[in-house]
Amino acid sequence: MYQLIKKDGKAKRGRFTTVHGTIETPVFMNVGTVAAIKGAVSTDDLKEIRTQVELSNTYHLHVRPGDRLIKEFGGLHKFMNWDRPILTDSGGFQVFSLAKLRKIKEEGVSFSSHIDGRKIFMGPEESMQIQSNLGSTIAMAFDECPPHPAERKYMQDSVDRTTRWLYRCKKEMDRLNRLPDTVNPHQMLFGINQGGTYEDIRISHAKEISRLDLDGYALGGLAVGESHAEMYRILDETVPYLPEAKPTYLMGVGTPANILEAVDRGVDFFDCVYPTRNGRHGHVYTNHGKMNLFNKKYELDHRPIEEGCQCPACRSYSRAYIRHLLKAKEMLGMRLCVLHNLYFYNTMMEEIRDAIEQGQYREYKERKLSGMENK
Ligand code: PRF
Ligand code: ZN
Repeated sequence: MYQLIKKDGKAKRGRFTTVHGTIETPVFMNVGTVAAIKGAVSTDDLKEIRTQVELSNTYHLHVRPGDRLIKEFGGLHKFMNWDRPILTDSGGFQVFSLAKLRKIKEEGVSFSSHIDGRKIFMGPEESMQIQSNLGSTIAMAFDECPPHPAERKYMQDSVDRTTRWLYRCKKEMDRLNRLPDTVNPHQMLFGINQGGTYEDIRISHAKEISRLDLDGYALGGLAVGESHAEMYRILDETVPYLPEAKPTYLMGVGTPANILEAVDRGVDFFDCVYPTRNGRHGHVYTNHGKMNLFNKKYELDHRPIEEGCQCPACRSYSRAYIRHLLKAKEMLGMRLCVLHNLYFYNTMMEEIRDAIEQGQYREYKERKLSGMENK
């Protein structure tokens, strides 16, 4: 259940209530694709850096260790020792970006696993069944994320199929939630808007899926190669056609600047591999922009990554030491950078929520953006 607490321009400050606790929005979900935040980050760490929602992937967990095993264990929450909300992506995107030899049909997609080459079929019912076995808080609808650019005809046909798949997802989820041995009988479903950069296709699809009373609505098919300006234009044009009284989720986005701009256009939920992936490569976020800790100029730098940062890395370690760990390929180096980056994102979301509450979002956004050299 979503409660809109305050609006500032188009920016929304909301509260999303789930069986696994409350999510204050706007929120950044911390990505743990295979039920692990890469960089040796534990769920105790996640609590310390004030993570609200963890995100995992249907496709990866289906391939390994298998969703039936996780169900048998008692569900994903118990398996990974995380009692707060979990959102699972449907597999749609991962199948298209990772798996080999895809064949898309009305029923679903056939492909070979990227782990062992095994042939797998996944359609709306299979995706819902897997997510039900995982028992995530929020399940995503099974969609096709079309490539960019795509011909108009391909896009329209793809979006029409994604709509038919959404109806099948909803029906299957309603059925699964009523079964006696379901892991999470209150599992929620978010639909996914597609249409690439064709605003008329985006809008008619948004109107159509809004008629289904889903728990939330995502924008998919963005950040797939189009320019930032095009992504912001699509948000400007499409978000007004999604229900304001439901959370909006921009999938796979993005940089701090992308998030600041998307919040300004009414987006509530985000996820992205940047803070974890960049952290593992020694790239860390600060209020002055991104820093590469491999740079020689940090060799004898006594300062923390960011002065005043209260994260586990900055509270105790210098840039010089973390640089040394990274160069020596010590796991602790990556871990500290990932913790700092996730803390930076989570803290920025807190600032965003405060700014909206105080009706000062625009001022906050401009100030934050102007401080960062490389966003
Ligand atoms: N669909 C799904 N997951 C996604 C995307 C999508 O379009 C994207 C696109 N940025 C990221 N993750 N199901
Ligand atoms: Zn820090």
